[in-house]
Amino acid sequence: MRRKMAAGNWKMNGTAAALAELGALAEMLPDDAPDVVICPPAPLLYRACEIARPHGIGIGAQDCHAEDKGAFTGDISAPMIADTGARYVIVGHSERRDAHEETNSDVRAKARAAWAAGLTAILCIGESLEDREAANTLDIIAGQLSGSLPDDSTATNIVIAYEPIWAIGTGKVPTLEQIEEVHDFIRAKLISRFGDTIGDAIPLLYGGSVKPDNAATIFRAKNVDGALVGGASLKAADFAPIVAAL
Ligand code: G2H
Repeated sequence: MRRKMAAGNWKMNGTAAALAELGALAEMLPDDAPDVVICPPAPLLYRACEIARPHGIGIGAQDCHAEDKGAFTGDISAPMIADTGARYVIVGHSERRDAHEETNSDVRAKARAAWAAGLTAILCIGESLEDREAANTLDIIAGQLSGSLPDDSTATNIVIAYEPIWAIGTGKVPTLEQIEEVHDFIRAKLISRFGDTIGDAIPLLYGGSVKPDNAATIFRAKNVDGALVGGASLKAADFAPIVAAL
């Protein structure tokens, strides 16, 4: 059985007051909840870890630098993230690939830096609308997997999130068939690269406009082991039903 996971990506939303949502979420989660992770903005990581730890909610950062330290003004390193008590970090989100021009090899280096600090990397991949309309989706996904997923990936150091860029924050959700096609393709690539045991055990999340009212449908797709959720992770009342649908 693969691990199931619901991860919330708060993006650049929330000040300390928003951490009340973590306590509220903890109260709404069932005892047998799957892995639940919240990735708040970096200034909230320490406090978020303190609040979340007793409830078994994992905390993650939204990015890390590939270097441990140095003259990189404004960046944060994986050891700094681990030092807060966080256990996860998102790498390669399309908003960073786009706005910060991160390449596949940048993302691969960040995943390796995350591992060196003992973090699990949540690695994002996904095609643009232009790619999809040109029927290039699977080629793009294959290129991102080979370019940004390190060779020594295991079932515990990596989680892959498929996030079609055209579905992020737009309310547009791919059909179940479209999600399954890509997730089946990713699974096959993982098995051919890492073998049956590891390839079959790496969790695959879907991300892009996941909401309480569409989560159960999305989770029916084969090879979908959970979700990376943006907007609907900001409020416990929205995120808890998504976790419950897993
Ligand atoms: C995709 C997702 C979270 P949203 O970016 O990573 O955001 O659920 O708001 O589309």
